[in-house]
Amino acid sequence: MSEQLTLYTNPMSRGRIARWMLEETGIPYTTEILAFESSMKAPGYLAVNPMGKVPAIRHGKTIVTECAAICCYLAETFPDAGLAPMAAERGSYYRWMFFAAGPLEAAVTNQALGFNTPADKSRMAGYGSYADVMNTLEKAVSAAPYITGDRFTAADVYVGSHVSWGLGFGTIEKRPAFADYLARVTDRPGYERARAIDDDAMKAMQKSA
Ligand SMILES: N[C@@H](CCC(=O)N[C@@H](CS)C(=O)NCC(=O)O)C(=O)O
Repeated sequence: MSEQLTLYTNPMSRGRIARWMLEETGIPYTTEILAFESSMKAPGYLAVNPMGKVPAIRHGKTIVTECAAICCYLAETFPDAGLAPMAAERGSYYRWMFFAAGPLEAAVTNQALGFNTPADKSRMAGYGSYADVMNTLEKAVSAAPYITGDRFTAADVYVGSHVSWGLGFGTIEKRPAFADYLARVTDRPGYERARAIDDDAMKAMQKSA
């Protein structure tokens, strides 16, 4: 019998990235919805993720936090879904996965918080500057249909989620290349299923509030 898989999430969070990835794998899982400030900071969940943040997954005895790690873990643990990189894709897969989890995430968060790297200090910041990150991301998503080449992989779930959130919240510049990439990677049943599940969960939470 396969091991139980649980997603800890909130529909108004990065947990949507993990949900999308789970729906792409097609494996059965259960969901625990956590509330910001309360159940997310309660001892039971802090034992899962001491950061008190979502998402997290528990697969048997294995706990994985961090959206990028969740995407990589699921892609490798369930290879039949075809979302892990083939040998020739591995370089760009890890390159852009880590670029999004590090430089892109930091640049976008700092930009949203109103902090810009002073030009004479950009060499100290791993992401350099917001402008460098935007230009690099544009080149990455324009080079091929998908971030690793001709095929959709877990790296597109993760990079695509950043682009989606960034365009939605106005923290990533509206460039045609970003909109085109987003349209390509989200035109999938797995994405639609995940979105519908989280939209319904969000409505249910709002109704009961
Ligand atoms: N680095 C984490 C970030 C997770 C994160 O910041 N999640 C937010 C929601 S989008 C959260 O749980 N915030 C609740 C809090 O910090 O109290 C990841 O990639 O999964």
